[in-house]
Amino acid sequence: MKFNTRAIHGGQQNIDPAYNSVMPPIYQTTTYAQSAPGVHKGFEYSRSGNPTREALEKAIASIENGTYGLAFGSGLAAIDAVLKMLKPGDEVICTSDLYGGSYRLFTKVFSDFGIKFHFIGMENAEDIENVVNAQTRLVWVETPTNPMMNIIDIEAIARITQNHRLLLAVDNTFATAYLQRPLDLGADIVMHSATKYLGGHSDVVMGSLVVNDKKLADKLYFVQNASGAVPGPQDCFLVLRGIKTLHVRMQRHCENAKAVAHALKANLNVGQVYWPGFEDHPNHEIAKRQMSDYGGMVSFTTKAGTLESAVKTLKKLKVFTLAESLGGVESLAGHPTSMTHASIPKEDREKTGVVDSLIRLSVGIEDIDDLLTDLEQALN
Ligand code: P1T
Repeated sequence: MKFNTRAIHGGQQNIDPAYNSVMPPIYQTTTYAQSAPGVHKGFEYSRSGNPTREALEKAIASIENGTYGLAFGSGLAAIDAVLKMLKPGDEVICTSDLYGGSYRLFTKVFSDFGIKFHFIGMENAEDIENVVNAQTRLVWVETPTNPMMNIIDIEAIARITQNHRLLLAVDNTFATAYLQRPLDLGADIVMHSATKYLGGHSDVVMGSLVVNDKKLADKLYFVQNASGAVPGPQDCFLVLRGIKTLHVRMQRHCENAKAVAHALKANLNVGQVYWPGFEDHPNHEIAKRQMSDYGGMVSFTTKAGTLESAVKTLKKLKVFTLAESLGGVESLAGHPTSMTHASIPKEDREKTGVVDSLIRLSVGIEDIDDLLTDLEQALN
């Protein structure tokens, strides 16, 4: 099946043996009656498994071209599960530009458990060779990165991680499986904040992982059940519904973001515009190769380059809502240094370009004319 068909039907066979409902029922239950101890129909307790969650997990695996899907109570809970496979003394190499909450989880939680993190720019994949050592276990990649829209060559990184027998995990939140499929490019784990494009309507917080390897799936399932950060069945239903329109929404997100990126570039009150579709984006060629389009996210700095100019612009926006998060049908504008990336020390974030005049747009699927007019009036 092709992607658009899998978005709707992937993993959804025999979804309701009782009544053949087309959408899976929301199994709002914690537990399942057993006819004798240990004799049941595959579900015992909803932390360990729930039919609605299973329907979603199969759908997520299907769109990522993977075998095993796992859903979590948030994107960070999904990342947390991956890190819980590590032991004190293990080392992780991660992209220096990444979601502030991921950075906080790495540096403020797992560092205290004896796991060491190296943050490096991975635009040149070979650079990770300089930090790989006998303790390295995992390479954590975000691409496009949040919020600087850097592009990392997943295939090139995968060649290195395979050589050194390291796990490669890719946070695919910004691109989604519609634009890029990390498992096909050699990654071992693909992670999502399903809160974003998979849910697509800004009404659910959720995370997911997809893998191909059975042993890896078993380890992650063990953590999912043992730690218990699982989503509820209503939320699973909503994300499953979201995935069914992922391809049409992403198409429009990409179209609108392209128009926004070009309009910003032409605006005299704008400094830099970060969008991987520009031919002069440093990693445009990689983006062109590994993604089928450039996504719905655009970041830019104001020409004045000050905090005040960014705040002034953000306050004037009317169609774009000033808010954290991304990937919903509505357009959002964020201020990374005071919102999503506030937990990264100023000097560290400024090294990667996350400065006070940076604004991040999650371009929604409203009429493009209204989005362009709104940006223009806010900037001029
Ligand atoms: O918020 P949560 O579902 O826990 O997902 C965390 C997360 C992980 N990875 C990436 C790339 C993300 O962007 C996020 C969440 N990001 C935001 C809330 C934001 O506004 O950037």
